[in-house]
Amino acid sequence: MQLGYAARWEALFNEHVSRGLLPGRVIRSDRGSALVATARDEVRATPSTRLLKRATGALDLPAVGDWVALLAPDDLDIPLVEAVLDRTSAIVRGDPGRSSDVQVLAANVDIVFVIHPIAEAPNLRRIERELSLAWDSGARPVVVLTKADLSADAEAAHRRVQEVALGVDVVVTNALTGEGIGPLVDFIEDDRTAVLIGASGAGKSTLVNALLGQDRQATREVRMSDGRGRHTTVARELIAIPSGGVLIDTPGLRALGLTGSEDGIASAFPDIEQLAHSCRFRDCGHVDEPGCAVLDALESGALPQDRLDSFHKLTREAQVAAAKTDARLRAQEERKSKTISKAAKEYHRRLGRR
Ligand SMILES: Nc1nc2c(ncn2[C@@H]2O[C@H](COP(=O)(O)OP(=O)(O)OP(=O)(O)O)[C@@H](O)[C@H]2O)c(=O)[nH]1
Ligand SMILES: [Zn+2]
Repeated sequence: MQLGYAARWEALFNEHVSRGLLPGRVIRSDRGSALVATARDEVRATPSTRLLKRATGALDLPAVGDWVALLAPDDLDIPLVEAVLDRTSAIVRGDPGRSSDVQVLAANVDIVFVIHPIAEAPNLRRIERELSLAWDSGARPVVVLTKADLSADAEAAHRRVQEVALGVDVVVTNALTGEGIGPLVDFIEDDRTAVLIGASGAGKSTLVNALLGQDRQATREVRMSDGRGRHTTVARELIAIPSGGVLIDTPGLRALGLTGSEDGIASAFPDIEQLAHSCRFRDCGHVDEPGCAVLDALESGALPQDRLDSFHKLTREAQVAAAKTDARLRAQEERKSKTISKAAKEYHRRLGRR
């Protein structure tokens, strides 16, 4: 089957085969329903009661990119999503450690293209930030520098970005000439799934169009029948590209908040992580601690001040975000227990009246 159906999914799907379920991939997710592509066609499906009962939150419900097991007998008006197969990765909004507070923006993503324009000097701090976020998902980040034709010195920009994108491929593109599009295709062929993140105006749509080629309008639109003879057109958010591979492009991803977790930050700053192993204290904050290997590297010039500042800033933001999530959850718990104790009081009051 198309859309990245690989051996892994076939193996995971095995338990559902005997129940007569169909494998499919979610190509668009709306409130309460999902558009699912199967080997046969594209159908609008809703989560089954069984799936809803088992779900602990939005995290367990179908999101764009998910592989699902579909119950679709001919006598059923609307096919049911019976199960969501275990994800390899997920781009989420909210704190990944807190399932009740998380929304999945894209699932089973292999590559995150971090799109950044170089019409002006690249914003290295922004790239570090977006890389933290990308690493968080579990997918592999690739930095894509756009608008090379407008850059005074694309080579220099490339080098500077490589210095902060450690262990990450950096590709320079120019939409006018098509330079750099080939390498992007190479990253996603073999049925890999990619998403694009980056600021407004960075050149994401332009890249998507370049990857989709000629028939992009037709590639994006699905005509759906509502069963009463009426037809509507909706946009696919997961799109197979002609050269192989899959792109996920959703409005939610574009509006993605920009705080990674501390894990993502650690992956985006492997140089600082490496140095930290040699700090005297295991929980060294690299601020003013004695025996800090990170501060030593700063002193010797091996580590730029800007980069350490950026690391500290992102870490603080991640901690604040995590604390906020904790506070919100505590408030939620309190409200819940208040409601429960109110209910309990009411129950006892009634008992007492008997
Ligand atoms: N000269 C030049 N212009 C480009 C290039 N890539 C994109 N642009 C232009 O940059 C502008 C913004 O590009 P988009 O692709 O719309 O940017 P986007 O990231 O999709 O923006 P949002 O939809 O707001 O998130 C458009 O006017 C593009 O034509 C390039 O390689 N060279
Ligand atoms: Zn230290």
